[in-house]
Amino acid sequence: MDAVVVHIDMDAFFASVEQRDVPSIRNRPVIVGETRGNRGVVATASYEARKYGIHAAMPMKTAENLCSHAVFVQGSIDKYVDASLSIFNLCLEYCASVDIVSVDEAFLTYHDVWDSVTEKATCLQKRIQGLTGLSASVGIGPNRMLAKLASSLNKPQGFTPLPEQGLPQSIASVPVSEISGIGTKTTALFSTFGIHTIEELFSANGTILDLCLGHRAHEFLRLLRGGQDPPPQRIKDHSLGHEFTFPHDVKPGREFWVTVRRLCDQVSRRLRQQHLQGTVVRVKLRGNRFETRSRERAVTGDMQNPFMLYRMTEGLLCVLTTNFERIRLVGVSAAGLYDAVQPDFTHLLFPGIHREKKLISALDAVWDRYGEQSLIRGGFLRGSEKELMSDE
Ligand code: TTP
Ligand code: MG
Ligand code: MG
Repeated sequence: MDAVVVHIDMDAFFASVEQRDVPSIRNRPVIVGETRGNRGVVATASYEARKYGIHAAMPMKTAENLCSHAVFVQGSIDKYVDASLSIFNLCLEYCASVDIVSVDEAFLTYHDVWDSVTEKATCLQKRIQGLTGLSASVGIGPNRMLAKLASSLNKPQGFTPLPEQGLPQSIASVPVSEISGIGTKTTALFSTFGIHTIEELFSANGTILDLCLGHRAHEFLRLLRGGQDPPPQRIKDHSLGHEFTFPHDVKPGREFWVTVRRLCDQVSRRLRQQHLQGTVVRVKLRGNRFETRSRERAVTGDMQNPFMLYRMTEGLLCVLTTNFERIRLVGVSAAGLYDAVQPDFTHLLFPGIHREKKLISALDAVWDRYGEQSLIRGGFLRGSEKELMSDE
């Protein structure tokens, strides 16, 4: 039996939690984001605030100018995570296959007749509201792309089924920018060819589609016509790592830790390039007598961020190095890999991470252009390379 996919996405999630908890701000424009300092950005805005053009990732300053009477809230991630957990647990009561894709959304995959799925989804939407006091929008479709598109079409409190029979006519007038995976660049490219809606996308010629969507073009159209999702991605069973053999055996001093940082940089860069995320960090040491030991640990966190990867690695290595007098080789790898195409939002609430991410993007840009030897972070060096090499 073909799959039927339900997509649940909470409405103005962080702002709705705030409005639920503080009755006096219900029905008012509420903006959640970094309120300290003047460099914060909007994490989300209530639907009342969106009328003023306020949206996620907008600088708080701009939001203030657009709607000075809005209620600005710093937000508290613990409350949102609590709400998420209640919602996802409820989803699990309704479906055995729940795939959580962000803090406020999940795909539920059924192998059941359409009407029965629609009934379950209706019931789930009501239960979410009853249990958490928060509203969800629901989309139903023959695949994930259409289910996600559907849930976004009639927000807030939307309930939008897109059965295969009515496709693609039922989505003909939807702007292409609404399709998850079509970003601002692709949208702009489409518009240069006069393509704004899904209907126009379907009547475009193959060359234009290839130009705008590249190798994804065929799969995109297949899914928009209601084709089934490809089989789910398994967690990849290989790992991704880098090792370094020192020109001379070292103690776990500055040269050692600088090398570890570089390895973390390389590993996280590979993860970013391949759009992967890891769930296990693994370190390996080889001593001057060729004795080799490794340690690994399950971790949660963003391994594409080298700073975070370094923090995960550091603790493991601190313990492991006590077994070695001198070190000949060190290795860092990420394992338990999975495809990580979802945007990460944590940085918007945690400005420190936001700064790190900006730095990482800048480094990637230089490395992409001039090669990986072209730039070494100053924090790694503190003194010249030569000084480091003679550290021992
Ligand atoms: P979204 O589901 O994208 O947005 P939303 O739930 O606020 O609004 P919508 O009704 O359109 O779905 O994101 C869920 C939460 O994730 C959001 O409430 C706040 C957080 N978030 C950020 O912190 N930064 C961001 O850039 C985005 C997009 C979301
Ligand atoms: Mg949402
Ligand atoms: Mg969401």
